[in-house]
Amino acid sequence: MATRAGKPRVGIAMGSESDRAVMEEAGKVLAEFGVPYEIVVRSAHRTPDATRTWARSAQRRGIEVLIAGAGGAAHLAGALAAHSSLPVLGVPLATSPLGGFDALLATVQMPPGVPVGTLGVGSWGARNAAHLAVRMLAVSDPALARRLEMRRASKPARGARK
Ligand code: RP5
Repeated sequence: MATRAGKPRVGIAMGSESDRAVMEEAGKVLAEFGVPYEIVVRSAHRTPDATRTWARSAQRRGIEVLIAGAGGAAHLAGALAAHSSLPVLGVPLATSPLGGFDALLATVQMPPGVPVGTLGVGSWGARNAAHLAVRMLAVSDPALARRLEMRRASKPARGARK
């Protein structure tokens, strides 16, 4: 488990080591705002017990928002939402021959009561998951809210790089 800069407030899980390059994009955004996070590989189908343990322990370890990135039949975000009451942000990844549309549908279409806030596919979604997590944390964190407002005032959203 990699932890970046202090006690983590956001937990990022990805289904495979092969998802890391995209999901590190979320970590970079959190780091820009000074939000500590941890990033782990947990698979809902390959390591279900470890996924459950990580999700169940997250809140008592101080984590406030979970971000899950997975490709294919992407049930990781839903599995985290099943095991934790924390808000879960899902990032569908374009790792299968279906280009991420499969992961998008699997992540977005959760039944009522087990919500997953689903972002866009790939690195846009990973980055926006982090931006959304920052906005969620800023609701009850005046210092972070000030950093968010300063950033919004000084640095309008850039065009997407990819
Ligand atoms: C999913 O299957 C992972 O999230 C990944 O996007 C995809 C492929 O995983 P690997 O076969 O590269 O481990 O579970």
